Formats: sequence, structure tokens, C-alpha cells
Amino acid sequence: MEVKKIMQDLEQKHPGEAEYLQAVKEVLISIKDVYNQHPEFEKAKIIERIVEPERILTFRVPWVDDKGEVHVNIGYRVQFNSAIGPYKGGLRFHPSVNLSILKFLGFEQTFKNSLTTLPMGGGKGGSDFSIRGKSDNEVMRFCQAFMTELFKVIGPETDIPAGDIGVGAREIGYLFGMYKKLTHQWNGVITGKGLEWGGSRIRPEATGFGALYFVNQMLQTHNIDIKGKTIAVSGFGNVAWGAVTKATQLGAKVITISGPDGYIYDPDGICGEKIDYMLELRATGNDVCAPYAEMFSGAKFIPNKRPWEVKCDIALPCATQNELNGNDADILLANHPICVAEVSNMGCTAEAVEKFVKAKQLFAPGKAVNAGGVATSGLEMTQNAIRLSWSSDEVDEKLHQIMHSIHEQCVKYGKLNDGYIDYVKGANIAGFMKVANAMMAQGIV
Ligand code: 2IT
Repeated sequence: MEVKKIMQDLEQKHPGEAEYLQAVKEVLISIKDVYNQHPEFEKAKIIERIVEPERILTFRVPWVDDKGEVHVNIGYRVQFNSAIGPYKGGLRFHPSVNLSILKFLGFEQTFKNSLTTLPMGGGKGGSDFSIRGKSDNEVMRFCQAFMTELFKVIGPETDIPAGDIGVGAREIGYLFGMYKKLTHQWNGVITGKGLEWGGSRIRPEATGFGALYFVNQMLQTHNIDIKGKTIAVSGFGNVAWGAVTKATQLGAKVITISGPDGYIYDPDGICGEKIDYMLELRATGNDVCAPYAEMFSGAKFIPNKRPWEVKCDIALPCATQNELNGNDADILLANHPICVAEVSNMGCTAEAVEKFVKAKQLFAPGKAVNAGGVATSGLEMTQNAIRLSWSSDEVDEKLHQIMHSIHEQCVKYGKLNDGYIDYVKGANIAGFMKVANAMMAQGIV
């Protein structure tokens, strides 16, 4: 395999799809050596097939706002790879959503889901719709309009969506209600459901909890205790709040969170009532973090900046893709953090990742670190299929086991001769091998 040649072909076929090309390139570089040891992969054109989604659905989503005005958004579902299970992955509602973003997310999801050890293929979908400033009724009408197209291609054995940025419990409820009405079927077609109607315990927190279990394991592998360590977190959405909560439970101190307006530095630690305050603020539709500094003395609000300039032991990007660039990596590295772990999908630019790995920084990629979210979605599917609801302890125990196994797979495939664990390489190879072997077994399809 020649990475350069494959990338040139892909750039020609899909010009301008920067995020998608970035995600593919990272995986190709990681797997190149292993791939070249398998001439049968090359013969079966595994790479050429694995980088293309099996299917993409694009559709118009017209809806009417509270004033009676008509709006038109674009809806998507990218069914990326079904070699090891039905398509599985979230829906993102955000103005930045386009095909490149959803293809990168679907591609990443394929390998992430493979790492979870559960039988799930990869998919992603969403819309360029923004929930910001919309009323409940507007969000409901949008979700209903979105589902009148999406329902045709999803199903509990076919494709199982879930939440992502802009899609939380409220949106999942409206989407599920419309699916049920259109199909006359009550089944586990979507994950992230409410507890009373088929949802799994721990699912809302699972991405953040799983991330901290993984980070803890990274530290333990190097004989470092997480207790007392300072953590810089970005974002304050679904994922960040789970991470902050679990970090605090494990005895670490979270000193930053961020919003689109800037970041909060709170040397006393962000925990307890402070988390509740931010959650309540968000629930009112407000996703800025500046009010935190007015509420809690000792905290500082730094406008229009990201928290990577703060000296910390552990840095956890939890907001969105490419939120930590090469320059941020230089600043972080100069402060000698113990560990950097992506909790957002592709939270670091290619340049930043390269700098971390070159500096032998303890660093792990999103597809390993944040896989606890989709893994718990997989556990929700299992509970739906057997029509049972497990206790928090049962789900948490399984989440622990899964994160442990992902860590082991990263070490197995990523440990270099000098002892450095290249988690990027490890996660990519482990995720890839399972999907590639399944594709080989299933013939040219
Ligand atoms: O990026 C992700 O893994 C998710 N948004 C969760 C996907 C899922 O199906 O739970």
C-alpha cells in the first residue's frame, strides 16, 4: 500500500472533504506496515473498499418555525461499514454538519465500534440544523420531519442511530416517537432513550466515565496515581460533564471547562454544585460558560480562548473535532503534562497528534478513549433485545471491562521497541484488523 497514492486518488474523488481525508490518512499511516504483511488484503482491495461508505442517504428536511416561517435543512445518514454488525453511530445536529464531517465521523466510528468488542458496524448522520435558540416545539417539529425520511433506512437489525453534538435526551425522544408512529413498531432502533422507555442506566454519562476509566488505565500502566492530579477539560456538553464527574470521583481536580465564549479557570476544582449549576444553565438553552465566574468566587473567565494554555497534569479535549492544534500542542508540551487524551472525536489536528507522538507524550486518540459511549449503546441494544434492564452496577462493570479490553488492544498493537505505547497506532491497527478480517471472510461485497 502506498499511502501517498491512495490519498491522492481520494483527494481527487472527494475534493474539499478535509476532515474525512484527515481521518483516513491517520488510519492509513498507522496500519501501513501491518497491511503490507497481508498481500491477500491488497488483492481484495480492502483499503479501497474500507474508505468508501457502503451507502449515503441525503434528504431535504423542511419544517415550520413558531412564527409560521418555513425552513429547509439537509439531513444525512452515512452507512459506512456493516462488516461486523449493523450500522451504529450517532446523529449530530449542528450548523457545521456537512458530508465531510459525517464521513469522518462514520469512518472513525467503524474502527471505534470494532474496538468495543461488540458486534456493531459504523455509521453517522445528522443535519446542519442548530438547536440553539429554538423552542421545544420547533425542535420537535424538526425531529419529526427528519425522521419521516430517516425511518426508511434504519431498524434495530439494520442501522441504530443515537445522540451526538446537539442530539440529547430530548431529541432522541422526539425522533423515537416519530419512528414508532411511522412503523407501528416498538423496538430498540435508537439508543440513548429515557430510562422509562428502554434506555440503559449509565448511558448519558458513559462516554465521559469510560474516558476516565481509560485514562486511569493509561496512568496505572505507568505506575501513576490519578489522585490529586489537575485536569484541563474543554467543552461542557454531554461528554464533558461525565468526564468531570468521574474525574472528581477518582480524586482528581478539574480546573477548566469551556464554551463557545471562552474558558473557565477554577483552581479550587469544578465539582459538586458547580456542575449542577452549569447543567441547569445549559438546560435553559444557554451554552456559554462566562456566568460561572460571576457565580463562584475564585474562578476566572478567559474570553475567546481555549484552556490548553493552563498548566495541568492531564488535558482532555471534550468539545469537538480539531479543537487542539499544533500551536496548542507546543504550549501543552512545554508544560510537560503527564497525559493528553482525546475525548472528542478527532479532537486534535494531525499536526498536534504528530507532535505528541514524536515527543513520546502519553497520548491516546478519541476512537479508543471515547468508545465507552457507543459501547454502552451496544449494551442498551442487548437489554432491549432480551427485554431486561440491568442495574447501574451491572452496566458499569461491563463498561469497565470493555474499556480495559480496548486499552489492552492498544498496548498489544501499539507498544514500540523502546517501550513507548503509541495508542494511535495501537487503536487503529486493532480496530482495522477485525473489520478487515470480517470483510475478507464475506467476499467482495
Ligand atoms: O461518537 C460516538 O461514539 C457517539 N456519538 C455515540 C454513538 C452511539 O451510537 O452511541
